[in-house]
Amino acid sequence: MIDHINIALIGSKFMGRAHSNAWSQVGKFFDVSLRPTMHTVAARNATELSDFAERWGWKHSTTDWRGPVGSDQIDLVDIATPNNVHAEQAMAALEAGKHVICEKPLAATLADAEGMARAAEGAAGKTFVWFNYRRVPAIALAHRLVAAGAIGRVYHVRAAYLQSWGGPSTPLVWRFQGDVAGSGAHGDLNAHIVDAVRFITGEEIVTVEGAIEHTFIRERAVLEFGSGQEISGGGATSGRKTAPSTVDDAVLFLARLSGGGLASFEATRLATGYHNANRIEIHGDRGALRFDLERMNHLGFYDLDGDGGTQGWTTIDVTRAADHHPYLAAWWPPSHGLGYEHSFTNQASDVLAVLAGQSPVVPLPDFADALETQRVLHAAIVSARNHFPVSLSDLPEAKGPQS
Ligand code: SOE
Repeated sequence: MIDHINIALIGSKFMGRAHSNAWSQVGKFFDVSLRPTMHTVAARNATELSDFAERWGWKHSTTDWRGPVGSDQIDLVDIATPNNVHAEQAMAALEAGKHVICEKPLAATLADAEGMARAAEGAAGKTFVWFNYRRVPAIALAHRLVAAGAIGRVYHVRAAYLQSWGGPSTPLVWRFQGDVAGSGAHGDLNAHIVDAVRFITGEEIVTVEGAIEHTFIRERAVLEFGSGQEISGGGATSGRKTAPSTVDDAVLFLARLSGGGLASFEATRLATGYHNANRIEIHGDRGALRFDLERMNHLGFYDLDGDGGTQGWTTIDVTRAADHHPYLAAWWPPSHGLGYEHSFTNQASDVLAVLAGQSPVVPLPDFADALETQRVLHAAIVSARNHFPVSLSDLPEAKGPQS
């Protein structure tokens, strides 16, 4: 008898859609032991809410997220809201005994992330974070290859998440408001590649050696009041045509890994020509790997143990062999391709597996794991603002972001 789990989603924008799609698809493609019931969606915009609920198959909808979070009808709370409310919503859900899955980054600030991780310790509910790129088959395979020693000791990691939607014509949406987002491209995109590098290499970042934080576009157009994206201090700026962007457009930093290797990280929303190029290259003493989200079904592999005469970069189609390539068995025949949305459905499948007492295909990040990524993000900003190296083991107080 398949049991079911009642889910409440908070948030109905981009991630609300991505998560809704995942919960609606997962039971169709995966043999789940717990069937997800899309019970309630909570969002601020009452006029859009009923259409969203009907379109995506949520049974109930409300503008008050505290209702479903406190309801004994709900088992799992899915948080797809702006970064500054992750902590309040997640901690309320944990307090109410719910399982919680939260969008990345874990929080807008390190202090909030630390509070979430503390609340998760000993809580009845399990916690998860939507670092969905771990479940892109190519990244999951890279994780397995490194764990199996396929590239040996890691010398270098080069990670860049290059987008270009943040140009001067982009208005002051919440992602450019520091009191809401916490940071700009840094918390949005470096969060992904820091998590991915930790996941693939199995190593931690132990020191940020140096960092640059930069805002190229300092003023952005203010959205009209009521759009849901107006400036959080709306009244203070009502009537103005532009207002300051209070986050970075780009953060770059250099780091040392726990295995002794060196790493570079770059996140920007102004990489003209690239739209969602999450790129990772890893060089070891037995081989190398390279990945680009804009070619997400392929993984580059260089095998130094191969025959000297035929050595070279191999491009693995990671949607070809269901018995070797993670998640493929649930989807389509060889080389039919998977996309961005499938990574979320793959994650929904692993979350349901864990809640049913089974194992995920590859490790799932919980709040404690995601806190390590948040600590690296914080260390990079402290390093950038103080122009000195920061060891994760002794994060200096103050002079960092208001966390
Ligand atoms: C915008 O940068 C964004 O939507 C991120 O917030 C997502 O996490 C990423 O997957 C795609 O780009």
